Amino acid sequence: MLISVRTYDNPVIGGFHPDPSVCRVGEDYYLVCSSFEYFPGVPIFHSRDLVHWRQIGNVLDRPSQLHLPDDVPASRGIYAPTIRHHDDRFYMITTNVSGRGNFLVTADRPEGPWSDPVWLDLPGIDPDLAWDDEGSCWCATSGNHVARVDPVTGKVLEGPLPVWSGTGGKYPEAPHLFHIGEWWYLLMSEGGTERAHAVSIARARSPRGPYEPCPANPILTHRGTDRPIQSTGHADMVQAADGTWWMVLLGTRPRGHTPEFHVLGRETFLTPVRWVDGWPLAGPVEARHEAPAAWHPLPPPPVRDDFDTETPAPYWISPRSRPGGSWSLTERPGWLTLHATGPTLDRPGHTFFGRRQQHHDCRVTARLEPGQARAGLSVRLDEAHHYDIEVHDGEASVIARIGPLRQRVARTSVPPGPLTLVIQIRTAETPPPAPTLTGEAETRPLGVGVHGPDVIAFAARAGEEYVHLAELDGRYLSTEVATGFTGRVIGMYVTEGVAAFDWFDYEWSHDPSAAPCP
Ligand code: 6LW
Repeated sequence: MLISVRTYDNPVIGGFHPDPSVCRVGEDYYLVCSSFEYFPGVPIFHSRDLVHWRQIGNVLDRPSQLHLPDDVPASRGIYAPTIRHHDDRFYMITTNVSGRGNFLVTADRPEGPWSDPVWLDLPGIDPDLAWDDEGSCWCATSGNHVARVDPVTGKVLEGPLPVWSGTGGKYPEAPHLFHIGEWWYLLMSEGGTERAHAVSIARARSPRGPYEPCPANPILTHRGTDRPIQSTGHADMVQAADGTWWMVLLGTRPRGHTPEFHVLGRETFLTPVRWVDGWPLAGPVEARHEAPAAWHPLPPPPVRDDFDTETPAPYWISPRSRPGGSWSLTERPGWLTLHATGPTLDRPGHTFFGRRQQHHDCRVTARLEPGQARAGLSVRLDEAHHYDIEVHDGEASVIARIGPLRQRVARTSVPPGPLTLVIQIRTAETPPPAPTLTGEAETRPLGVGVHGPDVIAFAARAGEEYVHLAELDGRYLSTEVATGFTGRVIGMYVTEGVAAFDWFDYEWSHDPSAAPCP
């Protein structure tokens, strides 16, 4: 007899969604991630089964909560958040490493509105919150230290006390305290967020310690393995409504020739927890696991944003800030109008509306009315690593910025009026570009080899004809080249004048050979 087992695929939230933290309220789960230099900050997701997640907003969605001036470097800003629910209130605690440090915000409803920040004068990053039976609130931070705090005023009432800094790996961080039965468990990560990342745990009878380490530490790591999912760590745990335990954690999916490149940033994975002799053990993290008992699939997200709402969908993010006059969904109803705030994508301060690249094989298409503006689509890691397809003065160009080098690699003339821009990203093993693309790239100076993680192709369409402009090696828009904690973001921009976008499509394929082509 065939018994079918329901499974889910990892990552459960693809693309640049690192440092996940999760909590359960009844049968509902809420999850938050780091957002670094992007605004709005700390995306928040809802799920009924831990597998299917829908973004319901951003916790830090106004300047009084998150102010990131233009001099904030890439990969600074908002680091790892923790989300908890206590006494009918939601708490999110995080660090603005480019501001005053650790702070928490609270809300009645996870969709918000969330409060203005309550600052905590505590050293370290990756703050966590837990409550004891007396109602005292404990905050653990990287290091790892624990402090008793007043979450209303932010006052530190006791500590910080050094407790347990792991098994000796670098950067003891991402602490989470859990009061389970008679024990206080201190879950943490060490080894750094790169390939040596590991999850370890210790326990004590009191949050103050003394902590005894788990004999099986690290309880999860992929270091030194050839597993397709790497860098697993920065974990949080949650008990499902049916009593089973689950871990959410970050991981990467490097591709290409050694040392391999990861381009989607650190993503959110889900893996089951098993309890052995009073210790939670987890891993290895597989691309496919047996699913939790609850199963609540969601309809796939819409491919198109038609810009027919007055506020942007929650997945749109902008580097550092989104000044009031720089964008509008009402100036020309049904269009996103962008006003230039900075003259170049190579420095902070420009107008950019983007979304995370969440799949290795995907395609972005947008309809642009450039008018007199300089505007286009860009795939970015940061200001020093981006590929752009840009329209200005009757020409569409492809520009590559890689570290200190900036070069226009292709150009074609385009008629006045609206046109459609296409960015297609495919993994290197997939077949050459679709035969329906016509025209020749003017130059291909970067070459497309077999060694990169993927290929990024650019095309423009005016009327019925697509012009294939360039195909660039994706490795230069990877974390291994650009450095940092983020991942690729693809978006619309304007660096001169005013431009309007009619719609923006994001299509993806889990099967590269079936990737949709224009
Ligand atoms: C985060 C730290 C980490 O604060 O990376 O992977 C840092 N873990 O815990 C930035 O995300």
